[in-house]
Parts: sequence; structure tokens; C-alpha cells
Amino acid sequence: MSQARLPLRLILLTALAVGAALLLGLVVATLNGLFEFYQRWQAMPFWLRVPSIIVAALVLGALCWLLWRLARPSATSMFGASVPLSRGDVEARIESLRERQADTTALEAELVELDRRRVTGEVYVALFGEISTGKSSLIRALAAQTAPAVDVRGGTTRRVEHHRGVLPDGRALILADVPGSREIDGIAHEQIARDEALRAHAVVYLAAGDLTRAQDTEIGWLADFRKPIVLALNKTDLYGTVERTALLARLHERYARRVREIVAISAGGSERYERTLTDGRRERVERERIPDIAPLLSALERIAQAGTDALEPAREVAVLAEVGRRGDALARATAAHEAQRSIAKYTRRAIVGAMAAVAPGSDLLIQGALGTALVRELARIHGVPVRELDVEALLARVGLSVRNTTAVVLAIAGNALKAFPGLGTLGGGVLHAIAYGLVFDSLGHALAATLATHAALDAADVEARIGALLAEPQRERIEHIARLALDAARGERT
Ligand SMILES: Nc1nc2c(ncn2[C@@H]2O[C@H](COP(=O)(O)OP(=O)(O)OP(=O)(O)O)[C@@H](O)[C@H]2O)c(=O)[nH]1
Ligand SMILES: [Mg+2]
Repeated sequence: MSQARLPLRLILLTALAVGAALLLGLVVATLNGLFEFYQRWQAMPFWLRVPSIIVAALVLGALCWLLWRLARPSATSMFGASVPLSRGDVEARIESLRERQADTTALEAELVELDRRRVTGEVYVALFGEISTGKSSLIRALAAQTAPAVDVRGGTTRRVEHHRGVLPDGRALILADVPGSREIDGIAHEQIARDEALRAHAVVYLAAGDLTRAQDTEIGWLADFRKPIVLALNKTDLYGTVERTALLARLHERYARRVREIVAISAGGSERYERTLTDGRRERVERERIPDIAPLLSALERIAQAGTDALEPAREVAVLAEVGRRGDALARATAAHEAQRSIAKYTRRAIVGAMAAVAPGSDLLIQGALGTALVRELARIHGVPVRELDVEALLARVGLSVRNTTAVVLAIAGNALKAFPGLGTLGGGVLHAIAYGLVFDSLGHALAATLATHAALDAADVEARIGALLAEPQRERIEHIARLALDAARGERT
């Protein structure tokens, strides 16, 4: 055995030696070349040397720039503010959505509100936090003349309410009381609160203890927008000095870098208790706690001192990011709606074409042209550029796999016929038409799903999806297609 291995080892060793020699040669040749180039460059007159340095520096700079462009993370307007969207970008997106008949009223209203608040020149502060952390109580303490509802039950505040508060230095603030997050089934309320936090110049994040993982994520999301955040530890009257100091130290350790300030307060709220009267009767009483919010007032004064001009840019970035995110979602929904319409249109045409085909094979030709048109239209709807070649390759691949499942498709179509007794008398042509319809409908849905997920004409993905759709077509889908075939057949006979 060792005898047989010997030549193999020899071959490997020789190959390694040759490889190493080639590499060494390459290194020596490169060094040599560089050295020669350096000598020639030194021999050049001074007036030629300077431009050559400039050209080399420019080429190196361009190379670095290209590398950076290729390596940097792609721009995204998804949840977060990593890549700021400009006002122009957002308006262009809204315009293109409007052209596609999408309802952009809410997006436009958000921009109007963005401008309106800028013009008023007032500082907006949103109180944000989980339910029952004391947001409404804090508003009562900050804006004494207003009295939002406060309750021990979570989920008391259901909408955004604005109150005018005055700081000790006389500066006015517009305070937004918002619904609490983490309410059971409260996704809609949570969105209302998040939107308002983005519209504000600054956010007071209220917590009533150490922060949970969910609260930590929420702070991280807010901090990404780079607007001032004050983390206020509320209900500190419930803690002893040692506990309170330890809690604050922990918050400082975890959040000092992400928020502007961390303060300990007691917003007040009210407490209910029973007292015994002189005649022995017991009585339930509700008493307002005395608020202690001095550290928060000072923090807010420091923020407001900067003035709206300094606070406005981060607010604008946050609102534009959110409008962009909602615009993206609306664009996806609009594309899905348009795709459905287009699929229905081409499925109907495929059925009518199949029924009208006279010469053997001519139906295939018709469907080929229709298939190309369907692929092109769906790609346009999803904003994916496609080449003629790719469309043909996709149709050829799909055609092949559909041909292999023809028996299955015809069986499904046959079953559909049973559900429509009238169709049976119309002959085999209808069966083929339904089969074509089913294939077209599946192709359309598979392709639309691929384009929506991958933003590319991924033929393998389309094929897999068609396979899944044809293997288990839904009853309503088959009935819908059979109905189309029936209408087409009736249309032909009349
Ligand atoms: N001990 C104590 N209780 C407080 C304090 N602030 C508020 N509370 C109580 O906490 C409960 C909830 O207060 P709210 O002000 O309604 O809380 P919220 O965050 O507005 O609640 P939602 O609107 O439901 O999200 C009430 O029972 C308040 O009395 C405080 O500083 N100390
Ligand atoms: Mg409330």
C-alpha cells in the first residue's frame, strides 16, 4: 500500500514545489518591476514627476472610494434611522405612490404636521413608556392646569393628548401624553405612541423599575434617532434609599451612553386607602401624592435651552424615516394589489386563448406570448428590471416542469369540471383551458411572491413555488378558474 502511495506523494510534492517556485518568481518579478519603475521615475525631470504622483494618488483614491462603495451596508429606510432619508426622497416616493392610485393621505398628513410644528417654534416633548409607568401622572405634575385621566389599571390613555406645561425658567413646552406600550392586544395603541415619539423634539422615557429586555429594545430604537432622551425612573417613593441608589447606578451603567440624562422622580399619582372615622365607621378615600420631579424639570430646561433650531434636524430625520418606512409598506401592498389584478387578467386571457386555439399547438404559441407579457408586467409592477433572455429562460424552465406535471394538472382540472356539471358537456377543450388557466394563475402567484421576496427573477424559486401551488391548489382558486373557463366557453358558443 505504501508502494502505491509513493508516486501520489511524489506528484503532490512536485506540484507544491512548482507552485512555490512560481509564487517566488512572481514576487521577485513584481519587486523587480517596482524597483525598475522607481529608478525610471527618479530619472524623470521634476515637472514630469509631480503630475505622475498626482495621477497615482487620484487612481488610489478612486480605488479606495470604489471599495468603500462596494463594502458599505446597503441603504435602507426600514425601521430605524441608519440612513437618513431626505425630504426630496420621501416626497418622490409619495408622488410615485399617488400615481399608482395608492392612498397616501396619512403620509401627506404626517409631512404637513412636520411642517406645522416647525413653524410654531414650540418644543414638543413626548412622554413614552410601558403602561402604568406614570406618564399621565407626570403630565398632571408638569402641566398643573390640565388633568389627564390616571388609573391603576393599565391602558388608561388611548390616544395622544397635548398639554401645555411651563418650566421653572418660564419656558413653555408642549407635552404629549401617549398610550403605554406592552398592553395586551395594544399594537395599534403602541404604534400611535411610537409615531408621537418620532414627531417630538425630545422624549422622556418613563420606567418604574429596572428595565426589561423589551424596554431596552424600545430605548435602543428611540436612541437610533439621536434625539434627546431623558430616562426617568418614576415611583421612587416606593424604594428605600439603598435600593433606589443601586437601581440608579445600574441604569447609569447600562444607559448613560444612549440617553441624554437619567433622573429619579416621583410623578405623584393618587393613592386610595381606608380610614376609620371617630364613630367607628370606615371610609374609602383617594389622596393625591405629592410629586417630586425637580431633577426632570432641570433636565428639560437644559434640553429646551438649545431651542427648536438645534432640536429640529433629529426630529425631521425621525419623521422622514417613519414616513419612508410606511411608504415602503404601502408600495409593497400596492404592488401586491396590482399583481393580483394582472394575474387575473392574464389567466382570463390564457383561458380564452386556449378555448379559441384551432390548429394543434397554436394554443401553446398564444400562451408563450401571454406568458412573456405576464412576466414582464409583474416585473414592472415590482420594479425589477428583466432582460428578454431571462424571461425566455424562466418560461422555458417553468414550461418544462409544468409539462411533467400535465397529468396532475389535468386531473385537477377534471375534478373542477365535476363541480360544474354544465362544463362536462363542453368537451375536452374546456379541460385544457382550465388546466392552462391553473398553470397561468400559479405562474403569476409564484412569480409575484418571488419578486416581492427576492426582488429578482429567481427561476429556481419560481419553479419551486409553482410546484407547491399546483400540488395543492385551493378550492376557491380552482372554482374561480373553472368559472372563467365556463364564461369563455359560453362566450364562444354565442
Ligand atoms: N407610588 C407611586 N405611584 C405612582 C406614581 N406615579 C403614578 N403612580 C401610579 O401609577 C398608576 C398609573 O399611573 P398613570 O399616570 O395612569 O400611568 P400611565 O403611564 O399614564 O398609564 P397608561 O396610560 O395606562 O399607559 C396610578 O395608579 C398612579 O397613581 C408615583 O410617582 N408613585
Ligand atoms: Mg396614561
